[in-house]
Amino acid sequence: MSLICHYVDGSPFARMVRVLSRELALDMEEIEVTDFPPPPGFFDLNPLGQVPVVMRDGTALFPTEIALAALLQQRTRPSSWGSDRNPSLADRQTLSVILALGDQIASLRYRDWAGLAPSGPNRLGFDLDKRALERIAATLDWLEARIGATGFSDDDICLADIALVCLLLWTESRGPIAWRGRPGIEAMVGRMAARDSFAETTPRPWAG
Ligand SMILES: N[C@@H](CCC(=O)N[C@@H](CS)C(=O)NCC(=O)O)C(=O)O
Repeated sequence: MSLICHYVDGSPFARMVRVLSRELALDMEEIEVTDFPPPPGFFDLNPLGQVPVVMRDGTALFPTEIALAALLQQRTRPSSWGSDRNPSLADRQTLSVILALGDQIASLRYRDWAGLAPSGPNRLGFDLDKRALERIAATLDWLEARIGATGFSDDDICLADIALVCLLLWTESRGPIAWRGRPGIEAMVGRMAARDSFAETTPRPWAG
């Protein structure tokens, strides 16, 4: 079985995969994509043109949720991944919501970095960025209500824990969002960020 992850150093989604491979002690090669966005040839791997892409025996696995699930299938360490063995609908929902939150936060940032300005009257009738911020706050509240002392599962660590922490650490360096003040989330970020898997995947400083 060969595993290769194509990643961009700063990508929170790719970091989720890289953290998971370390937590599961998988033998996964990592190939850094240094262009952003990934070059045109990358569409041959992933028609969405995005990282991460995990190649498993030559099959391209994306988006992130599928790449994470594929790595879990490869695990040999039985401990501490009990609930991910057969994830409940609720567990799958939590992970999906976190990944959708990531897409929301990223597009909010991209709109800003691209310097997008109104090109005419707002026919939508609402402010896109204001709506995104409301969605982000409501989603963080929803997640906070689901966190316990050990994160989103009774195990030491689970996919949703990894996903949310990668995402929030990314926002810290790329434009903070108001996630603090939620004790469960704060405790989880502090706890998880101290793990070797996170230390080893810390992105290089961002030029901005
Ligand atoms: N929803 C996607 C998000 C992945 C994503 O946004 N990747 C970014 C890097 S963080 C990317 O490759 N962007 C390049 C592009 O969109 O063209 C997933 O779950 O994989």
